[in-house]
Amino acid sequence: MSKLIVYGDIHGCYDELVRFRQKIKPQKNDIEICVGDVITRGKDSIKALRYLQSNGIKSVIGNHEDKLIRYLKHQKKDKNNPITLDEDEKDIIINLNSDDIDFLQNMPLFLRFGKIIVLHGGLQNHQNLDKLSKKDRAKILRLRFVDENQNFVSFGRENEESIFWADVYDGNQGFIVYGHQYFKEVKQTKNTLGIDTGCVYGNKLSAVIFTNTQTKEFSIQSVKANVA
Ligand SMILES: [Mn+2]
Repeated sequence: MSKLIVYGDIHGCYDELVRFRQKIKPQKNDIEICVGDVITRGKDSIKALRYLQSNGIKSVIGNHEDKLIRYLKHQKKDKNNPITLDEDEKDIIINLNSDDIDFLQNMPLFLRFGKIIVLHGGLQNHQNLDKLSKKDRAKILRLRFVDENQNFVSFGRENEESIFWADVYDGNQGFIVYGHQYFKEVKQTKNTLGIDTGCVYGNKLSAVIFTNTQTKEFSIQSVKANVA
């Protein structure tokens, strides 16, 4: 039976990704997916992006890919670009070829496999993946905290009352595998699995491997980040 392998945020950690796949040894029929934020911050964003393409690995879109796509869209218009890039992002932009851009532009917001959903940030209980507004899409890429009324809390506006979305997600859309928020260890709740274990911050790269997407049987694997 083929497996579903979902990788946490890679953020340009190409060496670790290659080493990780040598350890996992994906088989031909296995499906490999990333939770987004494949690029930026780490040293080898372009290499990581091309490695996915040449190995048939898909990714849902992360907020960092979304930012670059929005930047490129604005570049086509005859106005000042409202999006400011840092040096790392500028460097990525000038090195993207047309295949890379196609690959980025075709990253879906979420992917579904049986009862499992892969997306970058998070989901609020009222959101229906089949009926999303443009605002919902932006939130799914960025969600971390909700308030006591389950409203989205913007980045930097968290306080003691803020609740991490996965701690209150009721599972109504399925079992969600996500990244975006760095945890030292994979964070598991009843209906979610957070697999960004901060490889780019020197911790480790993690993946969840489902042997059956209906029963949600899974195992976790990780590789340590390279010593900088
Ligand atoms: Mn992110």
